[in-house]
Amino acid sequence: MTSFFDGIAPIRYEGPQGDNDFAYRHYNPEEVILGKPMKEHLRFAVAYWHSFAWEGNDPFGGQTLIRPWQPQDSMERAKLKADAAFELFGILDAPYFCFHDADVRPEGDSFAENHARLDEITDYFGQKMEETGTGLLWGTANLFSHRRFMSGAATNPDPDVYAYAAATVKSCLDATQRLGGENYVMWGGREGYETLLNTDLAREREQAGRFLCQVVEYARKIGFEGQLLIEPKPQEPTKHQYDYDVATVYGFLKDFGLENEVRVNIECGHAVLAGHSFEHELALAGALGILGSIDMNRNDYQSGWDTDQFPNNVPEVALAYYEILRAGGLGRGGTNFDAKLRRQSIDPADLVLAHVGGMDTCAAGFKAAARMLEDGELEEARQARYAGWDSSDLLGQDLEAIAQRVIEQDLDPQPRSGRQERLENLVNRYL
Ligand code: XLS
Ligand code: NI
Ligand code: NI
Repeated sequence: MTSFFDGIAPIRYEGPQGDNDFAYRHYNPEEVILGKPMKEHLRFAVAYWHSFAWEGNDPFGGQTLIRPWQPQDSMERAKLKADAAFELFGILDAPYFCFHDADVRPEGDSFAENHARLDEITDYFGQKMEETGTGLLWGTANLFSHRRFMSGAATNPDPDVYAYAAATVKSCLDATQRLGGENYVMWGGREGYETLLNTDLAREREQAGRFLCQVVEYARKIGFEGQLLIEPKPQEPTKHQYDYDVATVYGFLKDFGLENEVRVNIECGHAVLAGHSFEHELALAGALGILGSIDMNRNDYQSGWDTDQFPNNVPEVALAYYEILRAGGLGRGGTNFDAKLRRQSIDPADLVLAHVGGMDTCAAGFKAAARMLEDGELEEARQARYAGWDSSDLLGQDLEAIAQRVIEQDLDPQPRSGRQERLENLVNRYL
């Protein structure tokens, strides 16, 4: 048992007053909102990769974070890392975590060795999860860091890489199921291209579709009950990624007949990178019936990079949860902090406080969203805007009939205000 977070006591809710940094001001897990405890709405998860595998490097510099489980090259240290991770989950009272295979076990010399190591750490996780009651929100495969995946995984020009990727996903899906994971996520970090000059786009798209069908088939075969999720992202690391945004993913799912099998895990920073807002992506997924889960973070708006920072903007988060609530909530999904420390934040306490702040920001935003929804004024205004359609049968008619009616009734529609500023003021009342 490690004591990496030595001396940091479990974080408790102490209310919005007070000056204890190590307390929740807004996240009160048991508080009932819209009929159930806040913790069941938000379903927070800690991301293993950012918090325990990343060493602080950026494109201009190397490691800044010094941890007792480094170098990350032995199973002994992988277990030390797991001890620290579960210590953090306990301090935060975080109900879930998420991981890639490569976060939790050192890279071996062969596929078989990777597999055996994943098995070993899965057992270790299983014991710890039983002891602590922590759950697995989702598992996933890292099909982007190792050089074998530099030209893609499912979309690789080399069928052997496709095979390696398929075997890796199988092993990660097995591990996820063994740990009772509620979801399995697929993020295609290298499923795209650097240049069209060497890329057969049609072929790669077909490969990605077949790969996904094989994954769905296998998940059903082993009786995996969790949701299968695609995480859209437009680019970075590749110049262009096929899972660009929610609309693109939906078209892809329709094409391969998977729109009822696979949903989306929407990440705030990815939405922004695609030229959307987080709430746009959430609203669209809600409208299409494919909202699965969220990766919560924020980008730096000045640099324009996908900086994976912890969220700290309550008004933005409120609009996101408003769309989530309108879509019926997160269901089996949750709020995964796909967020990392800044590389100067080298103390163990920074890792705790980053999550405390992120969870509090989400809780405050969520509460505001719930008040907006309960109050109903926003929804009334939205419905009133479309009231004319309640008694209209236009959509069932043909163009000729419609044109005839316009002439007969001498229609001269008058514009009405969209009342945007009024609605923006209304939203501010809840924040
Ligand atoms: C990277 C992605 C990644 C996925 C999991 O940008 O967000 O972290 O969430 O592979
Ligand atoms: Ni991301
Ligand atoms: Ni993500």
